[in-house]
Amino acid sequence: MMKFIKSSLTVMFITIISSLFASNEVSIVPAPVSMTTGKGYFSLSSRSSLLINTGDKAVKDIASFLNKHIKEFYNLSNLTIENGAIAGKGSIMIKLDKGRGIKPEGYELSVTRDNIEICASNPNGLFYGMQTLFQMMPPEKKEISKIKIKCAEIEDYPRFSWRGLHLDVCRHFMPKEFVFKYLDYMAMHKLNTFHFHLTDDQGWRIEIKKYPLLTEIGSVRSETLVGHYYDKNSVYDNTPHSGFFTQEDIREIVKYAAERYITVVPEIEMPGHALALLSAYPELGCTGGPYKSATKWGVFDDVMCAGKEKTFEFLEGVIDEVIALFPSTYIHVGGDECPKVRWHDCPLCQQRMKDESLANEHQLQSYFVQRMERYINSKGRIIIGWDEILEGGLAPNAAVMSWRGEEGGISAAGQQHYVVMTPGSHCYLDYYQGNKETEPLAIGGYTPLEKVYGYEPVPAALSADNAKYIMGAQGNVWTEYILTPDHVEYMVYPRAAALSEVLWSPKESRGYKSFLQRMNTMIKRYKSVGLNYCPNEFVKKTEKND
Ligand code: TNX
Repeated sequence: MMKFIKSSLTVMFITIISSLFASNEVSIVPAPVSMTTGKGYFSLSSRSSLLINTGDKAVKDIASFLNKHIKEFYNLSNLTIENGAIAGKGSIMIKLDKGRGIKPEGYELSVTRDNIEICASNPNGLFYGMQTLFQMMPPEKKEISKIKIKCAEIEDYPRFSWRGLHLDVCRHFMPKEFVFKYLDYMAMHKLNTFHFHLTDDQGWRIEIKKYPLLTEIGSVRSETLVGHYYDKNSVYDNTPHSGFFTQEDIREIVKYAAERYITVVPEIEMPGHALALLSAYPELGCTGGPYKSATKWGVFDDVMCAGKEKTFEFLEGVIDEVIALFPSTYIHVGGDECPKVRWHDCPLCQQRMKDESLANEHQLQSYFVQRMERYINSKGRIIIGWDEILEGGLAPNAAVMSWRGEEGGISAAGQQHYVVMTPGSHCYLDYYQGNKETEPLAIGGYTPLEKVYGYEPVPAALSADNAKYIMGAQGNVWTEYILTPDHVEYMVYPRAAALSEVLWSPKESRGYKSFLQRMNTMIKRYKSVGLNYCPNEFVKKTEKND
């Protein structure tokens, strides 16, 4: 009898432990809207069949994506892809079904012992369902013949439509191959908007055929500041820095992104942050130059002249080529940090103000942006700009990226303009994330992982009606102090993972503890794919576990 009690206690104990383990067994980031795990596993092997219910190329590509993944991670040979509508035993069904009312970008994923079904209204939902399925497989790369996938029912869709990550390739150029990796990692986290910061004072990084000097001259700076801007004695490295993307490179990047359901939003800065452009075409500045691409950071007084017609003609020529390369609805026109001193002293700018009845230089900036907006709108696209475009009056259809806190976003949404929140306090991934003394040199600030995780993109000040104008948020990665791809990754991850959960998962179901726990598995995945990350939060955990 005692023996029986003892053994049933042992069984009970094991059941409790294993159910605790089961709830931790599936670690998905960003957390899905709803998930219940069941008993048992689906066993994926080279004998499993892969079914699609449509000949749609996008769906076929998603099936091939699965094949690529299991080959790369587990060295499993390709599953054959067949057409079929019923998921039989041992099959993985990828199903496009518009009739089931699955939300935009959402999916339903069902894993039973017999089969797996991923269903969505659109290919992007299938793609995200596939990303979730990958996260249900072992995070380590190792040769296995059978992948055990926990039985589960998942319903999932994103909270926001703009789930962005930005990259500044002007302050330090980053090669195309790295941009591909950057996009891969975004896709892993279900991020869908890549804001590509292509022009700035320190370098013009996109080939424009009509104006070849933009890259011939504007993509090169003579040297770069070493150390921090605020160091007492400025030291320069005496080494030219250069690099740009050809139009062919850009086409490849846009295609690579589209295959991962990521929209590339290009940013062409105007009228400020323009020294690289002016170094190539000095006639577009108020003084006529000469100008040099900047070798240090900050904000510079020389900007594009708002009085000359040729400034606008030139920018229209640039925009024509940009629009032909990027299918994105939004075109980012910058608009930030444009000092007004040159305009104040420039007879042509002053004449423009008189002719257009503009009261001050802020209104002249509005005139500039609104004029470019009209042109961009005439091509069927919409402008987005940094929150300075609110000063002096917002262009009629413009969307706003709120970076100097949340005020710009609140004001724009209040005027029923669409908004992307990127306040420095929570979304600047160039800020320190740990102890300043031990972290690599950064621009300043302090945005640890937990702070990013705690971000709420919809400001409490907005009414429910105006809150609808918040499209989402974005992490910004300015590279003044980030010199290499490895360092970019270190700054971005895991903070972008935290942001992905802010942007994807329901507000009510978020929890930092659960996130950290799930991230332990995600970190293993980072190691497998060679993604560098900041280990701060996880070093402690491992020590505890040891
Ligand atoms: C402000 S965010 C800038 C960038 C800098 C960044 C550094 C914005 C619109 N302008 O030019 O790189 O701060 O954190």
